[in-house]
Amino acid sequence: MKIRSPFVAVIGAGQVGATTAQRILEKGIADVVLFDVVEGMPQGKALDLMEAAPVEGHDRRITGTNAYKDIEGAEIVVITAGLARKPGMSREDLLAANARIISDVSANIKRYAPEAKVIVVTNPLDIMTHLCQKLTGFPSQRVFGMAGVLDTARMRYFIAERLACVPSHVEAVVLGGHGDLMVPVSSQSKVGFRQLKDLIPAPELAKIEQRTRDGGAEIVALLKTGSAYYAPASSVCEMVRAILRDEKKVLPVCAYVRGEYGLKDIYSGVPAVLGRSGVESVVSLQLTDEESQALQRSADKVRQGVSEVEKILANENARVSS
Ligand code: TXD
Repeated sequence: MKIRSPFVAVIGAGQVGATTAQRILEKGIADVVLFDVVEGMPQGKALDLMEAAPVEGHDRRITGTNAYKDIEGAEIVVITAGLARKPGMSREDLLAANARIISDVSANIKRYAPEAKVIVVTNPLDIMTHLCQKLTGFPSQRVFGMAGVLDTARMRYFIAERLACVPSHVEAVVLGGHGDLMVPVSSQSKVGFRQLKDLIPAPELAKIEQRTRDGGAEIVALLKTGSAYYAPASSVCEMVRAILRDEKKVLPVCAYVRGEYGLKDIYSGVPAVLGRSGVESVVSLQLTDEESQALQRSADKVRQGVSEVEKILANENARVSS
């Protein structure tokens, strides 16, 4: 069956990629092209997902492929291709391996889907998003990353668990890089118009903030063989829907900042309006001094990672050409 436009291309048919495809289809949001370098795997997963369609009752379509030309015409490309850190692997090894993958994927997106919006998911997220924008040369409005929706969803769930309320009733904000220095913004978090600080004592709130920062590691420690994918897939799907339906929804996005929050020329998790053209604007929130300083520290760490990855790639290029 032919894929219909507008469609979403998902690069990497692993845990996050395949689950994202499933959510997009089963929520009726768009058709999907699922790409992976492993032969047969995206085709097998796509067929399995199509065979669920009669039971799930949706009429969306998915096709699996190992050929980049099939992403031609994609409205959105989601990049989930990459490795997760394995025992014995340094952070630098992971950085280098995923940078190589993102370089290959970016070149193919540039060639086959030059008009697409790109949502980067691969870790280390902020650095890979930066790299993808540089390598595609797309306007930064069209290249951004998913992390904040996930980090915020985790915080919302932990708050809901503590208050025994429905998680979707909790409004929370997590900004900054997707790492140990992410910034849960409790001053902007609310439940039913009430400030969080009036509902949860400060020491408990601090624990929830720390659990949010450690949210990814908590799942890795339990799963042992991989990292989270259900909540990450839900989070990507929410961004995809906001874009395709031109919702102008404000979501925490890894977006390029040009002075907002005192951050310049760097990708950072910030609240942004998502619509059909991608990141349509960055929303400025009033932060406490402590939150602002934490955001600066987080951005500094991303900056450090970006220069590290640029050095690694420059060394590799020099080695190849010598
Ligand atoms: O919040 C976030 N941004 C994150 C990020 C939340 C969860 C996961 N996060 C990161 O996403 C994670 O650290 C990884 O870097 C990616 C993908 O995680 P996933 O759990 O889906 O990893 P898998 O299951 O190993 O899938 C990766 C797939 C796998 O099928 C490989 O064959 C494929 O990527 N792969 C490639 N596809 C295309 N092109 C190339 N070059 C390639 N190399 C590997």
